[in-house]
Amino acid sequence: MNKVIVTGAQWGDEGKGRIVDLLAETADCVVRFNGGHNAGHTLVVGGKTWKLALLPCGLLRGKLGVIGNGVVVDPQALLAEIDRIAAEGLAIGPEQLAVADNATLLLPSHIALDAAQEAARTQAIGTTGRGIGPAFEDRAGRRAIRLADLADPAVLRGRLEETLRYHNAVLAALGRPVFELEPMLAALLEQARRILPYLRPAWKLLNEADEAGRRILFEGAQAMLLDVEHGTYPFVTSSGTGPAQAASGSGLGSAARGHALGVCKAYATRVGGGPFPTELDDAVGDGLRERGGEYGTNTGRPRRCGWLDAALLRQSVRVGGIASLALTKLDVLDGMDELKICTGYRLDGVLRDDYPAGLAERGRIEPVYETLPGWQESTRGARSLDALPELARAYVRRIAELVGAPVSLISTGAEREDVIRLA
Ligand code: 2SA
Ligand code: MG
Repeated sequence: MNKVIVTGAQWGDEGKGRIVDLLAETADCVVRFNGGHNAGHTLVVGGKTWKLALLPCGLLRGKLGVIGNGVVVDPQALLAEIDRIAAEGLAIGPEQLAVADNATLLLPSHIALDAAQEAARTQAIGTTGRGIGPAFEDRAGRRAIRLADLADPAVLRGRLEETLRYHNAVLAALGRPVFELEPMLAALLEQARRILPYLRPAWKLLNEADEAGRRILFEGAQAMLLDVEHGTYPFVTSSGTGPAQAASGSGLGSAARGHALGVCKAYATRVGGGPFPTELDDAVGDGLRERGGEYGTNTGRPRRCGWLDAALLRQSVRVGGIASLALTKLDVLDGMDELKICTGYRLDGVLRDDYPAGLAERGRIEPVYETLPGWQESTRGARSLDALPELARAYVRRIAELVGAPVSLISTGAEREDVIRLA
C-alpha cells in the first residue's frame, strides 16, 4: 500500500505519533494535512524523547516532511520548533521539510482571539489556546493570509491591514487590547526570511512523488470525534480530522484511495469539555488514568477516562472510511476484573446505535454496555497474538466485530517493536 493515512478514531491522544513512527520506516515522505501546533506527539527514538507539534514525525526517521495546505502555520512556533530540534541534534532545512505555499498563516492576534472567545463562551471548549480556531475561521471567511504572501512586503501589508481591521474590531468588542500593524508586520517580515525557503507547491511535489511510486504516509492531527463537522460539535477543533481530509489538506487527491488506519485506544479518553457518554467519574476511571499515564503532554491536564465506546467508534469508522484499526495501550487494561464496551445508547427508552446530533438529545442519552471478563496476565510488550491471554484476544475480537473494521495492529508498550502486526 503506497498511501496510508493515520488518523485518531476517538478524541485524540490515541498514540498516533507512535503508530506514525512505526510506519514511517517504510515511507518516503510524511505529510501533515490538518490542524496546527495544537497537535502534540511524543516519540522515543533511540532512547531519546522528542516532542513535536507542527513538524511531521517522519523527520525523526530521516524522511521528507511535508506540511500541507490544510495546516494553519504559526511561523514563530514553526521556527522555534526547528531551532529546538536543531539544538537537540537534528538539523532540518528545506531539503528535509517542504511547507505548502498555500497554507494559512496563524498570527499572534489569532492567539489573542482564541483566549477572548474562550472566555466569552457560556461553556468553555477547553481549546489548546494556540489560535487554531480563529485562524481556520479567517480561512473560511477569506480574510486569511497565506504563506506565499509573506514573499511580498506590499501585498503582506495590504492583507494584514484587512485582517487586523477585523481582529481588532472583535478584540475591542470583547474588551481585549488591540494589535498594532507596524510591529506585527516587521516581525512577520523577519520570520519570512527564514520561512520562505521552505515554501513549495506541496500539492505538486506530492503528486509527482506519488506518480513516481513513492510511499506517502499521512499524519493526522486530533481525531474523528474532534472533527469540525462529524465530531461532538461544538466541542471540537476547527479543521477536518478524518482520512478524507488528507486529500484536500495536501492537494494529493489520490490520497482518497489510500488505506485509512484509525488509531484507537483500548479504552477512551478526552481532554477539554464536551460530551463523553462512557466517562468514568470513579475509581475505575482513576485507575485507567494512573496506569495509562493519562495527563496532557503539553499542559499536564488530567485526561478524562472511560470505557471504550464502540458505537461512536463504529460511527467514526463509517464516516471516515477507516479500513482498519490500530489498537493502542491494551496493557493498561491488564488486571481488571471486567471490561465494559458501549454498544449503543438508550434515548427516551428507545435503543439506537448512532450518536444523536441534537444537543438536547445528547443530554438525555444513556450508554448501553456489554460486559466482558478481564484478564489478569500482563500483555505488556507482547509481540504476537499468541502471547496475549485468550481473554485479551476475545476483547480485541469483540471490538473488531462491534466496530465493523479489522484490527491490523496492536501496540503493547512504548518500545518501537512492542507491537503485534495482524495484516
Ligand atoms: P483547539 O485548540 O481549538 O483545536 O481545541 C479544540 C478542542 O480540541 C481539543 N484538542 C485536542 N485534544 C487532544 N489532543 C490534542 N492535541 C495534542 C495531540 C495534545 C497534546 O494530538 O495529542 O499535546 O497531547 C488536541 N488538540 C485539540 C481541545 O482539547 C479542545 O477540546
Ligand atoms: Mg497527545
